[in-house]
Amino acid sequence: MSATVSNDIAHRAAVLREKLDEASHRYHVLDAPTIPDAEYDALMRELEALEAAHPELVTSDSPTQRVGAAPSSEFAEVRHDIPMLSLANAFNDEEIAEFVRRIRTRLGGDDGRPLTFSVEPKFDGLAISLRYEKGRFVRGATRGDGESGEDVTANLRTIKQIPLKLHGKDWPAVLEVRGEVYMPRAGFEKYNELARNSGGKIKLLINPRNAAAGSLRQLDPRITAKRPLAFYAYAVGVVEGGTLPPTHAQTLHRLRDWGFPLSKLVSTAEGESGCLAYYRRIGAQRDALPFDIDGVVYKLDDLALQRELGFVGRTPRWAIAHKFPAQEQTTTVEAIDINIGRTGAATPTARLKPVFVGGVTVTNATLHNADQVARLDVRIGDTVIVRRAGDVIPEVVSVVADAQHAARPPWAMPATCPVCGSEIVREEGEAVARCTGGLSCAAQVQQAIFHFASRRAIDIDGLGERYIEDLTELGYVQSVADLYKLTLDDLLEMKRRADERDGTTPETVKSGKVATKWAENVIAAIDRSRGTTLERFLYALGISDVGETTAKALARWFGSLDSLMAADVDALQTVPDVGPIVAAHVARFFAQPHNRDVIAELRARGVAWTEHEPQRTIDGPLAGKTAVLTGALGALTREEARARLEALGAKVAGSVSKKTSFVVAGAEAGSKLDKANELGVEVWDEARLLEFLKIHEV
Ligand code: D41
Repeated sequence: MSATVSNDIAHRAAVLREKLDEASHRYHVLDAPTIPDAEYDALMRELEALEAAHPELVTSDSPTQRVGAAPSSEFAEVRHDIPMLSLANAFNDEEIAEFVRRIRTRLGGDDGRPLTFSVEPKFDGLAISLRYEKGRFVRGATRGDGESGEDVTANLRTIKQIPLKLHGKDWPAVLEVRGEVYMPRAGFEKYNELARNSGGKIKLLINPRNAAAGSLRQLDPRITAKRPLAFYAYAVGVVEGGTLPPTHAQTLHRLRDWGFPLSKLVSTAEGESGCLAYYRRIGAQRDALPFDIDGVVYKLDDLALQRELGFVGRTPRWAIAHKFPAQEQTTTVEAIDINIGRTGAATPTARLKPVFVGGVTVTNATLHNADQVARLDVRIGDTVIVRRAGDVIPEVVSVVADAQHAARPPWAMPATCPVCGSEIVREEGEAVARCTGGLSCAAQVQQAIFHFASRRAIDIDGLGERYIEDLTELGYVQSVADLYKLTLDDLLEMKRRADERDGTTPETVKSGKVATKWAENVIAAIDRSRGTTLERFLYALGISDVGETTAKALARWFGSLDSLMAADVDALQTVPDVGPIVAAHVARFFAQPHNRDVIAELRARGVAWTEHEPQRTIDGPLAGKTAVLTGALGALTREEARARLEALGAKVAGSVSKKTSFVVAGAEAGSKLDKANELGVEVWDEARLLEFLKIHEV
């Protein structure tokens, strides 16, 4: 009898592995998820439970086994049976023409037909090799010097895009897949955001390439598992007991069938002109891509011709990397200035000796905050590496060590605001220092007005940044409320004075007409903006951390500005998604007499919206229900459980009363569970909660 039970269990484990593998492949490799995350998690938990109860069922390629535990002390050396070659680089069109000519000559001259190239992006990561035996991933190594690298198998196993078991069929008995491990930009940014807020506990990653390399060199695979790495296969090495197709492009497609991701950007091109057209097409998309690339690679597609050409040293004659302009350059820091943002955030900014990076000339780079300056130890006069990737703000990545660095004074955040002279303070637990000048600080006023007038806020069309600067600098507007006293004559006079000051536009009949039209439009737009909504108004006020979503939640919850302004921090925190930090910002904003004055003036000058009764229910299957969480949940943290219940409309309370709809009791639940039983309140165990979430979450 026990045999049939364990057969059933073994079968179930196999089914779960199959399902999980397929779902993970669809999610990570094909980018087309088929089952919700919650379902995936539930299947994974079931498999984990089965394997925990029957350790003999665990297989090395089980999806539960991606992260192995025991940290090793160093990486073993791995010799590459077939050396991993390197790529020649080209930096301009002429070098590509030369590359194609050389191939032609070696292959016996022009036969009138263009050569076909497999063309692909050049991912900016770390080259690695993966060995599969009988379809199972057995060893992975870094490229190292091409002859031998380091055994990083345990770390590579944590990368979800790398199959632990080959998919499909007809794979060779031994197959070595080569490719690049890289870190997508979003993951890199998210990781660094976390690091920046960790108060120095998590180290910042320098750039996606270093991040990929550093992550693979972690001795503890649990650390690697937390890094958002991805993989792209671009070649094969050893092949035994099987064959591959005759062209490179077909080989890449075969690898895709076996479970490796294939970039949508991979293509084929005819001759030199086709390659160059590809270079420009990919170059135009570069900034918008979700990962860094430093160029494209052209490979003669026909593998027989590749063999005929062979290589020089370690570099194949049949392939070349065509590089894009570098996204990192070195330059010197001429000064470190402070930029004051809309909410007073004082951001140290490096003024740089102009340098051409990522296709543009860069003169400033952000240093984020004082901690970051200290971490990098940037000092005025230092040589630094600046990076500009995509449309992200240029940043200082690191200081290039030089003999004078130590002699330069370390940088410190100034005590006062360079714009208004108010004190700069940094509150306990916050990464940013702020100018305390509030709306008496010209820098903050300008940006506050700019935000207030922006399209998604109060929406005053035609009032761009330049005019706002002029209006504030020439003294027409000191606060957002002043916008509503502007007259046509004010605007015309302001414009005339600004033109005079700049010595630019001579007054002509035509320019006079244009100015009048502009002024009329602005006045009309200001007038239109008087009729608004509470949520837009709240968003327009520019309270720290109150974006459109929070503004909407606050407007719904309170219904009127007066009841919102009267709410204390505790009351604010009852609003869905409003935590202690946002609540504190909101309360502090409305406590400031200056802000209250501006609001009163805006209302007096006709800015208005319809108010309504508070709407304190959320739609959803748990609308109107109050839940209480107690004890330890295994699969979720308390916070996750709370957020997910709230998302379904529940209110989550701290203590059990007659009004409690149900109590979720985890392990070792104590007095709250007793109370629930005493009052006859419904009690859910974790399984019931998970089941409910599974059914109701979209
Ligand atoms: O995306 C890349 N970084 C990439 C690197 C690529 N797409 N193709 C490559 N092809 C080769 C050959 C032609 C030698 C198989 C490569 C590299 N090599 C490479 N990466 C690092 C060293 C060599």
